Amino acid sequence: MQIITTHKNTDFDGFASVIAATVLYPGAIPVIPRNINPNVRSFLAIHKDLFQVRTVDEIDLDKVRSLVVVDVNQWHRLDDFRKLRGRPSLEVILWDHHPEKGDINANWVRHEAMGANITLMVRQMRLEKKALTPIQATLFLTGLHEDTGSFMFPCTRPEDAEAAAYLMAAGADVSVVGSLLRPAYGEKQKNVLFEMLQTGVRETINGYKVSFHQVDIEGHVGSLSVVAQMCREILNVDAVFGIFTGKKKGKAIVIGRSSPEGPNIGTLLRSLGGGGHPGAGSAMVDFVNPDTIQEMIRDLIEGNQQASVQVSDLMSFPVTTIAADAPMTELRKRLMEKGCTGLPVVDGERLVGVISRRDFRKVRKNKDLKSPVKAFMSRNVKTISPGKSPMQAARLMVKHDIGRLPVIEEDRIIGIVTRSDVMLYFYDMLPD
Ligand SMILES: [Mn+2]
Repeated sequence: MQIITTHKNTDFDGFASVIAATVLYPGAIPVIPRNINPNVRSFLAIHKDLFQVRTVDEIDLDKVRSLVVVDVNQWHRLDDFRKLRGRPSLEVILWDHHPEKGDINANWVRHEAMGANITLMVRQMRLEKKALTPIQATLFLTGLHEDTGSFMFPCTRPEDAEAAAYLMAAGADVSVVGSLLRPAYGEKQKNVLFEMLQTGVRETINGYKVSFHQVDIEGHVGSLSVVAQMCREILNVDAVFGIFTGKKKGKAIVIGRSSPEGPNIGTLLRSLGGGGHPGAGSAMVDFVNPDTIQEMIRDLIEGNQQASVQVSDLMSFPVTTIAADAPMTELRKRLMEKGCTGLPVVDGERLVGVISRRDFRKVRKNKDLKSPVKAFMSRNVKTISPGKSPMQAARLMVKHDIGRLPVIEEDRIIGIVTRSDVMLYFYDMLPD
């Protein structure tokens, strides 16, 4: 017997991959985890007759000769297949798109980093000229949209879009995709969201706008991560942390969501025993006072959260400066030579102001040109430290309508970062 399975808390990409495997491995039995996500569950409720799936309890594992694993590469993320693990005669076939390598050693592997696993399988079905029904195509396209965030997650590859085009041509219904992916948001979730909005505490930590929400929850409320995400979008902060208590005695669930330029949630929550991606994660914390949990998260953001790409990676140096005592004539010469519109003004190595071509307008008489630069410079200088993120630099530039920021370390100017440096970074053109 050949069976197909995928990861627990099965999402559409996992489920679509299981169904795709039934096309690629005719006769294989789809076995889905007992625990599947609510959207997939409601999909299955409607399409039960079309997809004859089973759970591991309905399978005689002694009869299994071949196991096809899709959209996962770690044993602990599967339902209980312990009996199979390590059986020498077992054939294992693995399809996975997660960049990290896992502990499932397979006899046959298709492992490529893609936005969605279903992309790999659609490519194979296409090669083998397998016919798809519109319902299959719709399901596969749903998996693609879910795992790539409708092609907006950074993991998205051109191959994902190619697979989507193929599925749409095969009759996938995009309006059905939209309704399948609608988050499970009902009365309970609405109440939690309202309470989150009312009880939130906003702080700026290490340059990030962060909001904490302690909510006591009665009974079971699903899709808290959806609620946390909505909360972040409404508040428009860099990161939101929901600290949910009362759901499981003695435990608190921490759910974090951040914007692409926010702190790395996965790293933060791993320190609390949980996990996740840069933008989303959760942790189950043994019950300590919610204030303590909040304090721990604050310390973590404060402490080791350095942006992965820092202003120091983008800045130009050495910087052309002008001494505060230099006459305006000298400034004019320097600007012409360098072909720039402004210069930082220094006293020794210390930054004391900025001066630009525009400041010549303040020069009234010819003899003013002999006056020192410091008489005309602007002393209100916005600066940035080298460890900040490109996004923080961009924000300062937008806020103060300036095109360049001196980079300051211990009062010394060590570089300058310009609008075009930041642009190049966002378009992924950072020099290696
Ligand atoms: Mn996936």
